[in-house]
Amino acid sequence: MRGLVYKSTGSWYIVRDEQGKNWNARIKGVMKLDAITSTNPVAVGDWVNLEVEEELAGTAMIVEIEPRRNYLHRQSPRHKHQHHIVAANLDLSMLIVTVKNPKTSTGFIDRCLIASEMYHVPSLIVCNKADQHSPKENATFEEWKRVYSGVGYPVLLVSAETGIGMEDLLQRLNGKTTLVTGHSGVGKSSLLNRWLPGLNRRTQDVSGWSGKGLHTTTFAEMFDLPGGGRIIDTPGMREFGLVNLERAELSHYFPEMRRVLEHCQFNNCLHLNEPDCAVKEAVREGVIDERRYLSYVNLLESIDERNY
Ligand SMILES: Nc1nc2c(ncn2[C@@H]2O[C@H](COP(=O)(O)OP(=O)(O)O)[C@@H](O)[C@H]2O)c(=O)[nH]1
Ligand SMILES: [Mg+2]
Ligand SMILES: [Zn+2]
Repeated sequence: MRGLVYKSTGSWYIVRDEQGKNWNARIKGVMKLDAITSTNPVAVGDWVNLEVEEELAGTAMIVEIEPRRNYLHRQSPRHKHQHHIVAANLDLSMLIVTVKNPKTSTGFIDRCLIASEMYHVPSLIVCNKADQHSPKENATFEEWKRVYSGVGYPVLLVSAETGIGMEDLLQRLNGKTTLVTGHSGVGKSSLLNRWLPGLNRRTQDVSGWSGKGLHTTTFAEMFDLPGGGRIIDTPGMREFGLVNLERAELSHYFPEMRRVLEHCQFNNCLHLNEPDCAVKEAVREGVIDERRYLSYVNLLESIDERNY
């Protein structure tokens, strides 16, 4: 029997079969796992094969995982060399950002976008709390929109509180499996609560704490959107580490650099001080945003530090 994994709690999974029945499932002891070392072989979004254990109790065994189209993973917090698969078979990564309360840094936005590029998952940037925008915040939003839509990422402005921009956003999620990411406090739970009445995800007041966030649970969970499509919530997850990222690869995950780098004189060009660098030329000409380029340089340096 085929089923889709909706929730993982570490050792138990909630799997929905094609008739819409939920099963409490465990992994059969000797199942062959992925080539990578993972602390959780089955992830939310995985299609699996189930063998019923007890029909009435609704328990089953996961006996097989279907090949994944893609998956996001991150380093296990406890074991550096183990990876934790966060979610599988994604169509879209929705990055929720805010101009203030809390302010999302563009460095953070860039790192999230790179992570999605690495996994070949398209990104959508959603700026929440539009109801709190004065002209100053609006100007920042317009700047983000100019830069990121210039790169090719759709950028939307919404308010989970008032519903501004909701129709357009929901239309883009229709029929897709979307992962929700973003800092604590940006309104992920508020958006889910708006879309899924009765869900009652705990929301947190950002005023009382520094905007860094308290975390209740770290297990991903998937929900069906009323209008079609599925959404995956990853509570407590701030950011996906850029696992196994090589210096020479980094510019390939900046779409605007990817488009020009074949014209660099050296094919191992890091776009720093090399002669005849097409990326630097594009920055000079204003084709590549300078701030994005600086973000690239910063990231390149951080990869350096990690390796030595
Ligand atoms: N003004 C305003 N506040 C919002 C909006 N969305 C969320 N909030 C508030 O921001 C705080 C954090 O929201 P929450 O959904 O818990 O953020 P999460 O950590 O990303 O899940 C809560 O106090 C929400 O009420 C919005 O669109 N406008
Ligand atoms: Mg939340
Ligand atoms: Zn170059």
